[in-house]
Parts: sequence; C-alpha cells; structure tokens
Amino acid sequence: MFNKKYYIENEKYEALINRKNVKSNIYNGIYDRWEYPVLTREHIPLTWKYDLNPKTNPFFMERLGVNAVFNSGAIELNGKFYLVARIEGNDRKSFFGIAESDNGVDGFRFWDYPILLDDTCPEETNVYDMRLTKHEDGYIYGVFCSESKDTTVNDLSAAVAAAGIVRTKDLKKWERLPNLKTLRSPQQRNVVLHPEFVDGQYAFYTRPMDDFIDTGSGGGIGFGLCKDIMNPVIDEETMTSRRKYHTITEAKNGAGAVPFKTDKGYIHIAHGVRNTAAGLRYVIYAFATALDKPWEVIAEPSGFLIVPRLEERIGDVSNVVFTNGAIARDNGELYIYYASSDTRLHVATTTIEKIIDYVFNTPEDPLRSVECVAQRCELIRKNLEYINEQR
Ligand code: M1P
Repeated sequence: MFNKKYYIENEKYEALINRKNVKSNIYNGIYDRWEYPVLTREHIPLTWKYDLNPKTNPFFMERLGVNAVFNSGAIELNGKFYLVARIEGNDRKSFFGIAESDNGVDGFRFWDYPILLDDTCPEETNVYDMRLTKHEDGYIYGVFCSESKDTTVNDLSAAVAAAGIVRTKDLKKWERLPNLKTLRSPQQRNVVLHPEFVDGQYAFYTRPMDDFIDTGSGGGIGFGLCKDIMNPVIDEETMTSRRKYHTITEAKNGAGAVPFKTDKGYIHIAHGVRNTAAGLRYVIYAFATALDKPWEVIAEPSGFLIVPRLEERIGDVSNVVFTNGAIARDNGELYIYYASSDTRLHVATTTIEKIIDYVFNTPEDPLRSVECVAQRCELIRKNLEYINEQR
C-alpha cells in the first residue's frame, strides 16, 4: 500500500508529462519559442527522489531531492527525440539521465535509471553538459565536462575542468574512454566532437582555458585533431569563432550543439558570455564554418540568436541561456534545446532553411556604435524606399 501522498504527487507528475506544449507568441521570424519548459526538476520520476515504502518513509519525504534539470545533449534515433540531461541533485553533484519524447516539444519522460558512468576517474567529482555526436565511425559519442578538485593550490573551491568521453550504440550501454588531453591548454570545457573525420582524424571543437572559470588567454572556440580516440590527445588548437571586445563573446564563448552539415556549411549554435555589473550574462549565438575547413568561420551574424526572456532570466545562475543540443532532422526541421539560468530546459523550433538564411543574411557586427547606426540607417533607407514603391 502506498502513502496517499504518493497518489497526489504521481497525478501531478503525470499531468505535467502529458501537458501539451504550445508555441509562445514571442516573434522574431527566426524561430518559435515554446511556452513550457520541456524538462524541469518536476519531470524527475518519483522513484528517483522518494522512498515509496511507508515503513521506511512514513512522512513520504524526498530522500534524494533534485534541484535542477538543464543543459542537455540531444539526438534523434529511429524517429524519437532523446535528451541526455544534466540533472543536479540537492547535493550539487550533477549526473546524466535520458528523457524520451515522440515529438520533441513535450511528453519527455525519463528512462527508469540515470546513466551510471564507469568509475574510471577516481579524482572526478562532478560531470555535466554532455554533447551527443552521431559519428561517421558508427558510434554515438558523449563528450562532457569532467570536473576534479585542483589540489595544486590552497583554495577549497579551485577546480580543474577536462573533457570526458563515453560512447554507445544504443544509449543503453556506455563505454568510458580516457579523458581528452589538450597539450597546450591546461583546462577544457564545452568540448564538442565533430561528426565526421577531418584529414582522417577525430576532430574536436575545444575551449582552451587557463583557469576553471576564466578562459584567460583562451581566444575563443578552438579546433583540434586527434589520431586515436582510445588515447585522445590534441596537440595544436586553432581558433574558430574568436572572442571579441564589446560583443556578446567578450568574456568567453564555447561550442554548444554539435554542428550540423548543410549545403552552405556547418551550422554551429554556441554560447557567448559578457560581464555586467549584475554578473556574467550568457546568450546563444550562431555561426557557420566551411565544409572543407570546418574550423574556418565563413559567416557570423551580429549579436545573439537566443537571449533569456521573461522567467528564463531567473534561476540558480540568473541571466543565462545555454545550449549543448540541437536536432536537425532529415525533413528540414530544427529543434534547439536551450536551458535557462541553469534551472530548466526549453525548446525553440525552426527550419534548417531559416537558420541558413539567418546565419548568412544577418549582417556581421561592425564592432563600433557609429557603424552599427549606419548599418541600421541603411536598412531603414531601403525599407522606406520599398514602402514608397508599394504605394
Ligand atoms: O553557469 C552558466 C554555465 O557556465 C559554464 O559555461 P562556461 O564554461 O562557458 O562558463 C558551464 O558550467 C555551464 O554548465 C553553465 O550553464
């Protein structure tokens, strides 16, 4: 016999999972935002939090609470949408769980168990932000941040970030590979595996960092090749999308979703960070790289693609939107999964055709106010001319 509170909570859980999502009325012509988050901490099954046995839990208390569900890798397999979500327990440790949906905008339900990674890294304290790459070698790779305490300095909160790697064929059995070594960068976060071999090698987008939070001398999103995925080492990193003064990437940036191939180039959906009096502000931006040189930026629209709006602005780490997963479907639909304020996960939908138009036809940032105004005046001039022609 269950505690009667179980039935009440289970009814709320089922109502949430079965709630139909609707497009929000925020318009920009580039994508549609959806009203309800696709994953929240309320989407976590009751069995992950409560001891259901009234003998050992007479008050029906949460025994292992969950604080947040956010940055998620995304993949489509056999017509279904899968998210590998970052789940943060009340104890601050993050881990991964797989949620499945038929349509990608609602109905995401977690599988019975979270992913229990092979414990191959005794110093690892925390793991988060997995990117899922369907690689041409036949495996699905998950690349994530593997965080350990920095024992070389006398600072309790000092940490080291590295890129952990797992691979699977079915999202059920995961094989852990050694962490990626980047010989010229002391720390790495936001590492993404490119879906194809480049010069016969595995290719990674990296984010060189001198420190756990500050990228320091790291100039932006890097790119490096690695011969052997079983012993993953990158020697040289070249720059792709660079950080720039007085832009949305001034403080740092990082690769986000796995880039997807289009006729015009690889489309990347990444994040940029700037500093403000209220702390760091994270936004999502897009750029394209060349098909024959996937590290070379060929188009980078000015400004952000997605910025936190309304309640998205508030959460555990406010004023943040962050993506590490998008699904570009064969039928031309594009699903961008983005988290807000390190608390919940949303979806924005568009088409590959529209995102190409956005990336290649939005003007670049001219980097100076006076030139930005000139750019806008030119748009207005053409519009007024067009309006006159229509009269
Ligand atoms: O708190 C915002 C984000 O901060 C980190 O991103 P970055 O490495 O670019 O600073 C990540 O820890 C990410 O998980 C988090 O959402």
